[in-house]
Amino acid sequence: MATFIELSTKAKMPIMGLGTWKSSPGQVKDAVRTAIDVGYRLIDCAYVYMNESEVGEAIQEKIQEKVVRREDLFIVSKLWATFFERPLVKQACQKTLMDLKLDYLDLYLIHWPQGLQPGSELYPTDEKGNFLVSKTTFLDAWEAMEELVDEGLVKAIGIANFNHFQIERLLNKPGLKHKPVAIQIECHPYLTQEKLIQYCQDRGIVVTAFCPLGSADRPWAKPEDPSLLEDPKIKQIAANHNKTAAQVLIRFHLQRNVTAIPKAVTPEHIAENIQVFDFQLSDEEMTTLFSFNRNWRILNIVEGACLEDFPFTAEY
Ligand code: 1BO
Repeated sequence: MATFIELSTKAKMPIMGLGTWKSSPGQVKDAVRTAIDVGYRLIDCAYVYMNESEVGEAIQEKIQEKVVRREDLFIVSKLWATFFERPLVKQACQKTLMDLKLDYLDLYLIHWPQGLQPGSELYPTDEKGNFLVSKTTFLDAWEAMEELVDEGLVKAIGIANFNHFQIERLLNKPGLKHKPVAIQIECHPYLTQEKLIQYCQDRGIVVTAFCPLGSADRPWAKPEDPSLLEDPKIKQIAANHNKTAAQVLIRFHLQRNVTAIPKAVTPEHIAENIQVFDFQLSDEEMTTLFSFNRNWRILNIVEGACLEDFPFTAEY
């Protein structure tokens, strides 16, 4: 299996990367250092994760130690939803570049399709707990994202958490200059996303799965929630291959041509998660994993649920 997927720009995106969502600033620097040492070349970041500065320190160290060159790395970041206004798009990208200590990103994604009221709050809400939205839409933000490509600040642009109606609106936008090359969505055997993935892959949009392991460390987890890593049927598939449940859950994506960005902070988990290129899930095992789908979402962002452009009310 190739370790890269080619984007429509012809750039090669590693099929496996390190996720940094919910990695605390105190943990993420060591995590990124370890990841680069053991062979990760894709690091997935975002402004809203509030840890890009520490990620940047680790990347710089590894470049200075000559473990990697900048061009060996594939660095992804995301425009947060309070920065959809045209001047803010560039400012947010420049802040991310400054924090990551880079002069370009390989991929920059619109993180969430609903534009939120600009200001110091990352999740501005009214007294009822609903998001305070901005009049600026993702279509407006896209034009400013296109300028970032033209100015060389980012090599390619894409989206995250969009449904297929929203992708369609973007692809049909009059005057579209740069197509989205990639999308990042929640995906795992409890949310298999067959229709959305097919829709994207048919249009040359590379799909990345976030929360591939089920994000057991999410603060809003309830005791009754299903657990991918503890699922006995997934553990059985792992035992068939002398692998861990995490490795099976990651391999599930790679065999669908979907890139995966499991978050890990311990050296053991970081090393374990990338040992996924020496075994193959059978067609039967893949079918079994697909059969676990229950359309269960870890990330829902209910504050936007009753407002325009909430992505998760559509079937896909
Ligand atoms: C709010 C961010 C979720 C994952 O990228």
